[in-house]
Amino acid sequence: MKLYHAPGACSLAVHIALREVGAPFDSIAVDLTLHVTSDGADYREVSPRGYVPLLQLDDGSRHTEVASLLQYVADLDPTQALIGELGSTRRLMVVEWLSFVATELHKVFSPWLWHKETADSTRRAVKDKLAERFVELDKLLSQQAFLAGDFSVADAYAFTIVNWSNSLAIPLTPYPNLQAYLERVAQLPHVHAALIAEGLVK
Ligand SMILES: N[C@@H](CCC(=O)N[C@@H](CS)C(=O)NCC(=O)O)C(=O)O
Repeated sequence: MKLYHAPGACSLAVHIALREVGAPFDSIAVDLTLHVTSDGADYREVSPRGYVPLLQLDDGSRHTEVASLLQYVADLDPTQALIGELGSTRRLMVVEWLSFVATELHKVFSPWLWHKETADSTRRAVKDKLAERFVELDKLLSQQAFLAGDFSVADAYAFTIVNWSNSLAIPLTPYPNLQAYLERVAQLPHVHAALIAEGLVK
């Protein structure tokens, strides 16, 4: 498999999941400004939408969408430890959280807070919405270590997205349990290895 990614982007979640399940993969970094890959290709030839992550399977087929890729990768592990068996409550909870992270966090942060041309009024509205979500997550994480029981692909995704708060100078001090969660996830061996590989920590 080949993972097209950009350091610290939402593709980090898929990178973490691949390491967690021990799947062999090549990683190809994409410059999201120029849409050029680290091996010199025009990324729009690979992915007409121009965004990461993109996972190319060994049969040559190419697939996108973080929430879908995470489910696919989690199922590569026969124990399905990162997602739960089909039909289980664990699986419903993990998939529920994947959808929540995709629609209520990822696509609230992005693209609005990343584009410097976003109007201040939009920025304020986005931050207010995120604050509501963070309050809810903080409360949940005061009672449990991860979103859906044991660590799952939903945590890989939530960690990746909420962590953007640090780069965007959104203070997490009002949410100590959420902050502790980010630190807890960052210390998991495969997460730490992914962060090192992407040059995000030393
Ligand atoms: N719908 C896609 C969105 C992926 C996405 O937003 N990727 C961002 C990085 S986190 C990106 O590549 N942006 C650059 C671009 O759109 O050109 C998904 O859920 O995977």
